[in-house]
Amino acid sequence: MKSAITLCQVTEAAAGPFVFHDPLPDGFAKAKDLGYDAVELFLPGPHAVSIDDIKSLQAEHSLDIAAVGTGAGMVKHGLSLTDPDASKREEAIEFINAMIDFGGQLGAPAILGSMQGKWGGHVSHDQALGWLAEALATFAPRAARHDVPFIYEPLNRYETNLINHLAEGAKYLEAHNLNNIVLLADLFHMNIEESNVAQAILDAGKHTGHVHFADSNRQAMGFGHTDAAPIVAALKEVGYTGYLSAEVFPLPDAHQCAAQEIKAIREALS
Ligand code: LER
Ligand code: MN
Repeated sequence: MKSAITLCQVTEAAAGPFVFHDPLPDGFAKAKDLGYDAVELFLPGPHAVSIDDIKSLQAEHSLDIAAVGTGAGMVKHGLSLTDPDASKREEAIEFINAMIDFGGQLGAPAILGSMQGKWGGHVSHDQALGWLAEALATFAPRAARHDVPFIYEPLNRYETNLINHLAEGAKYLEAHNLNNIVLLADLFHMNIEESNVAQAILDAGKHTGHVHFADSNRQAMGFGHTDAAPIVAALKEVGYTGYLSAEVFPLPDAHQCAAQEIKAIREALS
């Protein structure tokens, strides 16, 4: 397993669970100084920063891009895959397709989190899950063109009412024959929803393809009350070799958070 840390450039997400909000050259330099293997990018959209600029920062600091988030589609543009308005759903799909192509050129998968939306009002649960499956079925081959998977993230009940558990996510992918889609195990969401986080990872087996390595309070691992050891043991048992990524609040400040998180990742993997 490898380490990653979030770099956010979305002003609407300034209060979100992202560690460094500095200009990208500073974020890359800080990630490298602390010893991270990769950065996870949360950008305003697919055209916010040029691919060449990111490639030159990667080369300068020898850092991989672990993944790219798509949440700006929701927080900046109000787009969701389960919007009752068909034209809004279409725009949401186009935004994510463009993010898949952006990340793909950097060898990084895109993540679907908040843009999955919710069911309610005129949209039934079945209808929303149907739209989500149709959208995922277009993202999977699009990501495959770049030789990367597409990442779907079950969220806690306060952020979505579609899929809140890892096992439900795994069943849903299997029921819809969604290949090349992996699940994101965000330990913060799982701490709220799962009765046993390690067991949930074991139950989801090969489906986990990315991890947001957050403590119970969504701070750096070690700043809350999660016991990381059985969770990391479960990840090893299912053969997970991807990233433990710091999608956490920059508390008490970004530097102390980032330093604690890399220490916790090293301890967990030692
Ligand atoms: C995104 O990775 C996530 O975990 C969401 O909670 C952000 O709102
Ligand atoms: Mn997450």
